[in-house]
Amino acid sequence: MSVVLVISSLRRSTSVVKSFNSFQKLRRFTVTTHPAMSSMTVNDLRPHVKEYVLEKAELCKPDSIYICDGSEEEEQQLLKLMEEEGMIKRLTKYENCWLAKTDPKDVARVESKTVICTPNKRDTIPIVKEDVKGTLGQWRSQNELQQDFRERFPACMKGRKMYVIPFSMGPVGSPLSKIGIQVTDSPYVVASMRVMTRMGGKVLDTLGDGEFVKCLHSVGQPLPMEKPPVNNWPCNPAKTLIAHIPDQREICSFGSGYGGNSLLGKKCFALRIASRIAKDEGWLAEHMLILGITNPEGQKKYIAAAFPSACGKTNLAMMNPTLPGWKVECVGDDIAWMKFDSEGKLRAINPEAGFFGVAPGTSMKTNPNAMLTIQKNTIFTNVAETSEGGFWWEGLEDETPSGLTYTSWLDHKNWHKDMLTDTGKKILAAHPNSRFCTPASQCPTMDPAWESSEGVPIDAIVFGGRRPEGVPLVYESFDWKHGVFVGAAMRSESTAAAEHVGKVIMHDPFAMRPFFGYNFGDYLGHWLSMENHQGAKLPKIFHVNWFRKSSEGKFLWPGFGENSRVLDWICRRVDGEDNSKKTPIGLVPTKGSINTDNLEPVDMDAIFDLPKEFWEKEVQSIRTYFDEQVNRDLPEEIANQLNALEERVRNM
Ligand code: SAT
Ligand code: MN
Repeated sequence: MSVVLVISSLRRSTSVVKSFNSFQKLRRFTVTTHPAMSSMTVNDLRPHVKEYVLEKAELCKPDSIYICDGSEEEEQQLLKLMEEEGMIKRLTKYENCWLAKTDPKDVARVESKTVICTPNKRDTIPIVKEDVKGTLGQWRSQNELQQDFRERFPACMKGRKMYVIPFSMGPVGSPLSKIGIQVTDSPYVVASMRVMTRMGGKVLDTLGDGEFVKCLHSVGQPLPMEKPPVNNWPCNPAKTLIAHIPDQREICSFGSGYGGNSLLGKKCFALRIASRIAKDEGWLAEHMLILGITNPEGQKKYIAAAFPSACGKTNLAMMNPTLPGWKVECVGDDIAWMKFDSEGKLRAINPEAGFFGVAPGTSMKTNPNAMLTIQKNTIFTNVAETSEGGFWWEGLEDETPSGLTYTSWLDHKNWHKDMLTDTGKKILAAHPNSRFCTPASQCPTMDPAWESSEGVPIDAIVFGGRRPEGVPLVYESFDWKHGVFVGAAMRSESTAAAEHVGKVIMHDPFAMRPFFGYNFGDYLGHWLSMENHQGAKLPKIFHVNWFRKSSEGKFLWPGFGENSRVLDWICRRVDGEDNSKKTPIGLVPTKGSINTDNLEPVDMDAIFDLPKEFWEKEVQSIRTYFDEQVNRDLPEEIANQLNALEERVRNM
């Protein structure tokens, strides 16, 4: 059977005709390659990969298929193509930096349209109390999902090119890494996946005939579109759906081009699908940063830490410690995969290769290392632009030369901070969820072992939250079981969705609430079971709160680089120093055991105060949460932990 293969450049279509033997199916698609770009064709793929790609092509009916090789040339061609199509714009102030502005209807991960499909509902989400809406994930039945797919994917890529992205989460070839194949009709997604993952032909060699996570993504706008896309950003918000089928290790995402909805290696694969794989295989896939910390004596430790959003996770991962002689290095800022090594120690890799960071608030003051990272080879989305061809967002006010003019993400020319909408609302320069997508290798403080294939040994796990009241700067769990309870009981202050409602303290267990790939009750069981691993040398577990406020509403702790003082205490605890005392909620530092040398005066008594009334309420809130959201799926051990805390608080 002979097949026509059209070799064309991205724009021109000079065709060379070539024939070879192939799958019947392949006949219906034009296979394009580009000079100076990948010369791979569908026929070069291993049979199981080829079968997946052709199955999806058959369904989505793209005009052509392109296999990405992950090369620099390919990236440049794609960026050039997007520039010509008006989807991105060069930020001329820097080297190889780009700005994408999305359809304002497609600006964030959409939790309400994110579902997990398993045979039984209880595989995905815990039993909830009667009349309560579950918040620990959304289940979809197989029948419903089939119907959803029928209404979305058939011919959804018509007129577009289908890109095939082979990618590795984690260093290529590491025993801790996993491989995915994403097909997508968005060149923006290809360019971003090249930053966020290890992508290209080498991954296919490593994959061989092995298993891969199947990732299908479409912006959901076959050509010709009924109406032209807004900002040249095709998307289909009315039909957006991000679906996971963990049993099949499969993700199908439709309608959004943004962040975690479309860069499927990130939250979809590395957290939801991977947490399920991890449960099956006996390891952990967590929403955690990983940092290396070295004391002045040269002793190094690694810490993994989980924080809900708006707690400064990326800032902590890249911090410059203020304590003299200390060094903090970054392994990852968002996701950690942790597996026991032969010595029973948990070893972690960062499955990602880039940072997809929130731009607003990032500055030389809050995170100089992030600022240094994003000076080249970075894709910005929904930030403002200066008249110098630079990026700009809220938080950079004190670091920008005067005399510049600004164009907001919504294209308001001559934007200024007092600009209001017709209805009197403040107009922001950058969208609050605007992002930079930048290679991790450019961060000046990357850890020398950040790409090590055996991972880094984890000495401590830290949970945290934004808690204006009652929760001390740091405490250590009594043991592993108590630590798992501390993770389960995590809460953090966040802005309520509705205007003028103010701040609320939300439950966000393990900072994983939107990312659990299976029943949270089973997840807790899995964490508890880590103790049963033969010869397990588990890390100590801590809880930190940089955000406690005084009765006057001022932060009690300076935060940022000064957080190294808390990490120092944690490191000394790991070394077995006798510097803690027992309280009803955990072990807190003994007086004077946190190094406060050269620190502006802080009220340590207030920072470590444990008001009985507050903790009584906290216990009640945790109880209500477990009762409503986890109910009979809560492991007995966690219920026991809560009862024990209640008892200790009663005797406070
Ligand atoms: O868009 S992402 O999912 O990558 C980031 C986030 O919203 O947490
Ligand atoms: Mn995250």
